[in-house]
Amino acid sequence: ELVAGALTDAEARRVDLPLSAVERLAAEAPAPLDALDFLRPADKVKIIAEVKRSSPSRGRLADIPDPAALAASYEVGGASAISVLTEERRFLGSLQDLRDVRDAVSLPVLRKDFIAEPYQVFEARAAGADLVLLIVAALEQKQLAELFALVSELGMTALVETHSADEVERALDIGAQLVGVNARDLATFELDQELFGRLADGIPGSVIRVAESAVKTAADVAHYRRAGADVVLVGEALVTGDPVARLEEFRN
Ligand code: IGP
Repeated sequence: ELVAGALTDAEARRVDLPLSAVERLAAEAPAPLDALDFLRPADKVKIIAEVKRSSPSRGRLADIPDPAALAASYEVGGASAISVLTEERRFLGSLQDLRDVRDAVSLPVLRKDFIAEPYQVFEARAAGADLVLLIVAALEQKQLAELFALVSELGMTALVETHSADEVERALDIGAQLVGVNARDLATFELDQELFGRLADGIPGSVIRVAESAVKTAADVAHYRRAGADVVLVGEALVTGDPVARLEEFRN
């Protein structure tokens, strides 16, 4: 299996509402925020702070009984956007977490999941998401382009996640303006903190570059920053420590 944790098609279709109903909810949801505005390169690194209870590679990280309170403290700490893992089985997240977070912050909110179907994009928008993660390695190019178009059509921003030079090219080909490089290989779970630096040169300056995973300390943030990161996406280090204090450290 290419991407550990990915839903099978059958699982993705095991849904509560018919597509037409989710489409209607998406259309009726309050307008999305322009995430690119919040993540635009600045003199200081920007942070996407993640609500993450557990992962297949790291196991249980934190209980997070109140995702809204955690997200509110991310906002206080100076995060520029909030990522919410909505995958239920291996990450113990949910769309309800995303809705709760949406109501608690005025920052853009990312639906972090294994998106493979338009249904999930409408579902994200209906829950109040402003951004949707699209993982290049998990999608055929045609499917990636179609999901990207739908995300844009609904007024949201796609964070297009890559893990190789070839995947960066595929992300740029569809017109991605927010490209992530995940240090973690989703097939083997191995971390490579140097990968971002190797791929960053292939991403034009007009595109916002996001370094994902493997930030434990302020030194790790500085390392990504020197390698060209405009934004870092941090999960584990924020859910296992004092989020406000850590965010302030990471932003300096
Ligand atoms: C956060 P970390 O090492 O700070 O907890 O990583 C984030 O990058 C990671 O959760 C992630 C992820 C993903 C999870 C990046 N891409 C795709 C699930 C699916």
